[in-house]
Amino acid sequence: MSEAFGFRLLARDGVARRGEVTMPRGTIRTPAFMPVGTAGTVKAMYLDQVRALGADVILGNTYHLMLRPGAERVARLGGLHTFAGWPHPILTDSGGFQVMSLAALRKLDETGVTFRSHVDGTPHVLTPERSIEIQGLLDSDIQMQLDECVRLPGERGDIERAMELSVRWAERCKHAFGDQPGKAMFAIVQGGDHADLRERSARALVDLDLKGYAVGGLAVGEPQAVMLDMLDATCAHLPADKPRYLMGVGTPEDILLSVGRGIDMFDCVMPTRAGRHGVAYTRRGRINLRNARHAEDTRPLDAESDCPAARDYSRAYLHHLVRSKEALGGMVLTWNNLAYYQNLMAGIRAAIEAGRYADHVEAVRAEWARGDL
Ligand code: PRF
Repeated sequence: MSEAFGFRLLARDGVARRGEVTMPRGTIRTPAFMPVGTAGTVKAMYLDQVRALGADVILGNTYHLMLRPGAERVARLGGLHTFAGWPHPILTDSGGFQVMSLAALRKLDETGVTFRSHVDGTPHVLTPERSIEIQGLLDSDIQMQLDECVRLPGERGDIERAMELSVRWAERCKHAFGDQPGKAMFAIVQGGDHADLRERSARALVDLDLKGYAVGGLAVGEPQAVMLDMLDATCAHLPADKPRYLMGVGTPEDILLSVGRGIDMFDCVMPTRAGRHGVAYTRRGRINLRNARHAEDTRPLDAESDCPAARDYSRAYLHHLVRSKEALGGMVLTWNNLAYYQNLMAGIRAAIEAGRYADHVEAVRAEWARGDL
């Protein structure tokens, strides 16, 4: 496999971009939504189902996989694609963000992060070099630099220090990654809610000439308007000919508006997590199936959907499954929600190609505003 990693733009509509990320394991149609497969599984889904819904790439987590079953073990078992049974592209997050939200006794310094596993309490160290080594052992196609994300609201001094540290870690990750033509390492812009720090971060990372750029440190407690302003402040300084990935975002509305600011890739636990908690996404908004008003409602979630999960199960039955904590409830709702997200992305791509993105955003929002069917 000698094909190189690449990105090309197929169409633009204002700032919104329709493109293609290519690599030996396949092509990602952008704007793209990447289902989260934290521990080598998109929870409650078969991966061929995830594929059939239109996912070109899934996300894996360095943090979870290094702790269990361990990166060296995954490598001995043929890498994450073989291990999990997903032969298509995989993007892995670098671990730092998950350490900060999940691990105990975390300590961060110039070298990296030291922490105790949330699984068994064992001590671990994650340096920029080790994160890239682990992502290589997993055989990840798109690897993320180790970074530090500060939650908002935060002190400017803390945000600036974390941003500068993340730039130095990007350089170390780039060096550790080396030259791998069929794969990519993306840098992550930090800088919190400060436009000038975002610009400094973006400029410094662009100087490193990486194959793609992520926007990190957003959707971490700030209002949506601030996130959108920070996207403008960041994307203005990113090269047009490289993919841009907004990490951990978001709601369907966040995605629509972020595509309108120049973002190409997204990942979020929202459709999968909400599904396991009894919430369904539909073209008329969110439905909480736990609610008693669904107990004797024989209608499906959306009779006009092309997804069997939305068409073939009554709300009354889904309510029963969710209330009884039956596994099938989470399975059907996750299926419905990932179908909704992938259809959202397909609609976004078609609208950009047709040069009617702004109208499309208004039409989708108008449907949500009408309320449940
Ligand atoms: N950095 C990394 N992963 C992330 C984030 C980040 O800032 C976010 C923030 N939304 C989600 N996932 N490495």
